[in-house]
This record gives sequence, C-alpha cells and structure tokens, in this order.
Amino acid sequence: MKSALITGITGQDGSYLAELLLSKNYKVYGLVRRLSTPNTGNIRHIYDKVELISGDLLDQGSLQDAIRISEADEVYNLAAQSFVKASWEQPVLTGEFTALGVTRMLEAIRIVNPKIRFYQASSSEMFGKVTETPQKETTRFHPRSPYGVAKVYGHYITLNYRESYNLFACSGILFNHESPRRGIEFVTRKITHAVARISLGKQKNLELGSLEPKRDWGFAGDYVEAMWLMLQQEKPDDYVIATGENHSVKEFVELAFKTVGIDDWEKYVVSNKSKYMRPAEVDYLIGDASKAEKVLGWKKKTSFKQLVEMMVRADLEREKSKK
Ligand code: NDP
Ligand code: GDR
Repeated sequence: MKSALITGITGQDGSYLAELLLSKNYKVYGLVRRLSTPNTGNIRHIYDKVELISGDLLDQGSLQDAIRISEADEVYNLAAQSFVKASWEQPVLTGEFTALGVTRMLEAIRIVNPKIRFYQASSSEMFGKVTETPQKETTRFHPRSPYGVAKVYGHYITLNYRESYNLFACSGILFNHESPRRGIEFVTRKITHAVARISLGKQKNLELGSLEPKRDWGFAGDYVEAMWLMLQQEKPDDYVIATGENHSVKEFVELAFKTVGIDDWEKYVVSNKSKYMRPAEVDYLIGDASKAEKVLGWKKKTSFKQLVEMMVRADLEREKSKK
C-alpha cells in the first residue's frame, strides 16, 4: 500500500485528491494547521478514512515530523495562501506560505527521505501579463501579483531541488479549476452561490468587479488526476494542465443565471470595478496542455457548461437545505 501526504487537504484540491488516492488504495495523510475552529467541511465525508497530522508550512520541524509519521512515498504540496487579491494585503505572509513553504517542504524531504516523489502546485498566475497565447511550459513568466511572484519562486525551487539533489520533484502549472468546493471568495463560487440565493429570493444582487477578465476554467476533480499521473512517470517533469478554452467572467455569469432560468441577468448584477480592482490584473489566460495529453494521457472530462451547471446546482441544494 502506498502512502501519500497532502498539504492543503482541507482546501478544494486537497479534498478531491484525497478521494482519488483513497480510490487507488493509498494510505492518505493530510497536514492540517491548528485552527481554533477546525475547517474540515470539504473532507467531512472521508474524515474517518484519512489520517490528519498537525503541522504548518511555516514550521520546518512539523513538516519533517509529518513526513516521518506518514512514511510517505508521495508528497503533494497543495497548501498555500491561494487568494490572489489577498496577496497584496499580506504580501509577506503570502511569500512565507506560498514561496518559502515550498523550500521548507523540499528540505524536509531531502533530510528525511529523498526518495519521496514530490508534487508542487504551481499556477497559471505565473504567466500573468502573457507573452504568448496559448501559454505552455516554455512560455516566459511575468507574474502580476505577490501571489504570482511567490508561485514562480515555488516553481523554480522545485526545479532546483530536482537538479541539485536529484529529487523526483514535479511542478504542475495548473490553470483555474473550480468546483462546488471552491472557496466562496473566488469569482466562480461567488457567482454560483449568489445565483442560487437570488433564484430562491434570499438575495437581491450580485456585486462583482470587472466582468471582462478571461480565464481557462476546468473542473478540480479532473485536475487532481493530472497531479497523480505526474508522480507515476519514469522521470520528473513539469506540465501545464488546462482546458484550452477560455471564457469571460461575464459569460460565466450569463450561464449561471441561465441554469436557474433567468435570462435578464443584468438586472441583478452590479459591476463595482473600483471596489474589486487589483493593483495589477491578469486579463487573459488560456493554456496549452498538449504535453500533458501526450505524455500523461491526461484529458479534461468536464466542459465549461457542465462545470457551471454543477456548481449552480450544488449551491441550490445547499441553500434549499438551509433553514
Ligand atoms: P485552497 O485555498 O482551497 O486551499 C488551500 C489549503 O492550504 C487549505 O487547506 C489551507 O488550510 C492550507 N494552508 C494554507 N496555509 C497553510 C499553512 N501555512 N500551513 C498548512 N496549510 C496551509 O486552494 P486550492 O485547493 O484551490 O488550490 C490548491 C493549490 O493549488 C494552492 O497552492 C493554489 O495556490 C494552487 N493552485 C490553485 C488553482 C485553482 O484554480 N484552484 C490553480 C493553480 C494553482 P486551511 O483550511 O487551514 O485554510
Ligand atoms: P484568480 O481567481 O485570481 O484567477 O486566481 P479569482 O476567482 O479570484 O479571479 C478571477 C478573475 O475574476 C475577476 N473578478 C473577481 N474576482 C473575485 N475573486 N471576486 C470578484 O468579485 C470579481 N469580479 C471580477 C478577478 O479580478 C480575476 O480577473 C485563482 C486562484 O485559485 C489562484 O490560487 C490560482 O493560482 C489561479 O486561479 C490560477
């Protein structure tokens, strides 16, 4: 039986990855930071099947302990301060978690067991102000936020440990991926949550920033399969994971309202650009995942329309079940 340690198991991706690894008969450990009120909603349904270890990306010793306790064959480093907008409000903390946290985990692996296979959750935000379209593994990075800069650091330190110590370390450059388990502050979930509530008469409006930015949005459940596949190859490498299609925030809004039978969505949406403005924006992302398709045999399974509908329906169910 293989053993895997997932940092960020309580987040969106961590919960889907834990499910996937359990279905493959892994012993699954999750690193969780101590919180006064535990945040385990996303893993409630598998709580008795995974083993949680207390630790923090800020604390080197706790990472080494987690690796020792789990006797991990594979480590998936998904934990991060992952909200781009917050990275301007807390740039130093974002760097500590999202950048230096990667080095701490790589050091823990190097010291405790350098045979471990390591996955780093890199991001399309590293491309930022894009220099070519679509973006692929060789596209130059031009991050536009402290978060993007921290992810570039995480990406390169992963490559550096691979080259310096011969670690089996992979960087997955994933474009936006969403699901009913997405945090409520991200634009997709903010939209589907509000649309469900508006259709049930619980909320009047949906306030957003700019409706123009375009993203390559996939389903998180499809993307965690790519993470696992990367660690099953003969050689470590880096891969872009994306759908190859992009849509504007406006298109997402239109389709979400359409799912609940509302066509005149403009009546409900307020665009407050100044309130949600980021000091530097990423306007347009679209990925080329042909390397992953060729080498890993990975392909997206869920379309944009299926994703939006899935998220709206899940929010409708949740809202209906609330008193
Ligand atoms: P989430 O924000 O949903 O989850 C982040 C996880 O990290 C949470 O479990 C959180 O724990 C944990 N965490 C944060 N700080 C620490 C810390 N100091 N020590 C230990 N754990 C910590 O992110 P996603 O699941 O969406 O994303 C997973 C990873 O993939 C992230 O690194 C993200 O940056 C990256 N990524 C995501 C993309 C996406 O579209 N979703 C695209 C590309 C990259 P807690 O519950 O305690 O807050
Ligand atoms: P992103 O996701 O920054 O792409 O990072 P987010 O959903 O926050 O923003 C997407 C785009 O929508 C615009 N936008 C709004 N965003 C939010 N959150 N709230 C709003 O009201 C709103 N209105 C418009 C944003 O300006 C932006 O252009 C996500 C995260 O998961 C990262 O961790 C990950 O690395 C990248 O995706 C790939």
